[in-house]
Amino acid sequence: MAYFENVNKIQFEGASSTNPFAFKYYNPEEVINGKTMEELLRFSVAYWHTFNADGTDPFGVGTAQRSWDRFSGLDLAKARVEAAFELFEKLNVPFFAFHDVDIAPEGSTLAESNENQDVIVSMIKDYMKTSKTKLLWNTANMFSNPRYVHGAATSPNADVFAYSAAKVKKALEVAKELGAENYVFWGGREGYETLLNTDMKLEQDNLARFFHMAVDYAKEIGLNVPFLIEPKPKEPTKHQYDFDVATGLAFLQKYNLTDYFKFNIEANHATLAGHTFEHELRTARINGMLGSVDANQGDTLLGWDTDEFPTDLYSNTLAMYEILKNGGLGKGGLNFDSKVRRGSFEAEDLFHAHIAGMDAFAIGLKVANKLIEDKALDSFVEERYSSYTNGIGLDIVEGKTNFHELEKYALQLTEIKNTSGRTERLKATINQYLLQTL
Ligand code: XLS
Ligand code: NI
Ligand code: NI
Repeated sequence: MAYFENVNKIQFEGASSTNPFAFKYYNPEEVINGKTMEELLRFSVAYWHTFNADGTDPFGVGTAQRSWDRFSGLDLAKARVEAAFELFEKLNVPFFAFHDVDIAPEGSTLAESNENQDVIVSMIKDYMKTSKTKLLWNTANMFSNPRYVHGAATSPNADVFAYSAAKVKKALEVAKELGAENYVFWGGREGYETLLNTDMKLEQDNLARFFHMAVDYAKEIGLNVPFLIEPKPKEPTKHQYDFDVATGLAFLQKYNLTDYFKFNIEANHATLAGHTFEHELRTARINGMLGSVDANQGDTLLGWDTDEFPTDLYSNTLAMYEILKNGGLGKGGLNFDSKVRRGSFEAEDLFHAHIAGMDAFAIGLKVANKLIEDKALDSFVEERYSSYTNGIGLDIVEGKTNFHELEKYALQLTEIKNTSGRTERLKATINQYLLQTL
């Protein structure tokens, strides 16, 4: 049974194509620096936005027209799997990602929820036998159900901690069963509303205990994949513990978890934290902690996680610059944690949105690759720091000097000469590359 009857397999037709159901820039087979675009970009469809979300917002009900919605319960879950693999194949995406509750309805008990999940997991597994689309990551949703009102692993209620552990235990088993490439933790309710009722130290210690138990269980079942923390500063919780990459890194270091964890960096979370997307990617990259990416974009006019499809070429270029400098994403990918706007309610909009995001990242990839090849930024940066390649600068970076010597050196300086940072010239260079690379 087909859910997207009017859409055929999306092909690459090139920049002059006027076919809305074609890639203009994303050519999965095109080789860039020895790797195909498909291997470099590792696109992933987010199950929750594409097959579950219905356009509900705080002021209105769902608007989305989805033909699978005529079913309910487990039948609906099965229909979604059918629709999902049809879309994966038509979009030709190599990966997808889901929360436990996206794929199967929760039962009235934990055991029943697990049984529902088993039914759908085995169905997904069957589809995966003949599909090229693999599981980038799965995760446990520990934020929607009212039991997580005060958090999951950071809940003041030990029963909730235990329940959450059981959910993650199951999710790790599912990851193993479906051959997931990563496992993600996003702690939307791991944080606090007010310090007046919060034992922050106990909550953070408990979160670390939780992560260590997850590491132990993954080892026990032979699940050898990177664990990824997805930082976000706020929303739904006012103050989330995984605020940004730097905060998350300090946490992982404090609790000896850096060997098992990396980061899943989401563009819209970066901007909510007051950073740029590329800032978060850079912070992770220089610390060897860049795991995967939730590709989307926010809206500067709206202060929340709007999860728009990432069509901003400037931002995508700077993001791909970091990713290429990282030597790629390894086992990570570019997961479209993005949703169509509420007004884009037709099923075909799901294709337009993914095509827009995939093409925009393909452009970012090409431009970033050319910037790197030409050393368009590197040669400037190298020159800017050249004072550290000889003389006193070299002594500083080689750890061969001290305050006594530096004072002696400073005392004999007659003039300190700085050079311009050339911000505007560099921005103009990026624009030139954006317009001339393709
Ligand atoms: C919410 C998060 C969420 C995670 C997975 O803001 O982005 O969707 O990616 O739980
Ligand atoms: Ni996300
Ligand atoms: Ni998000």
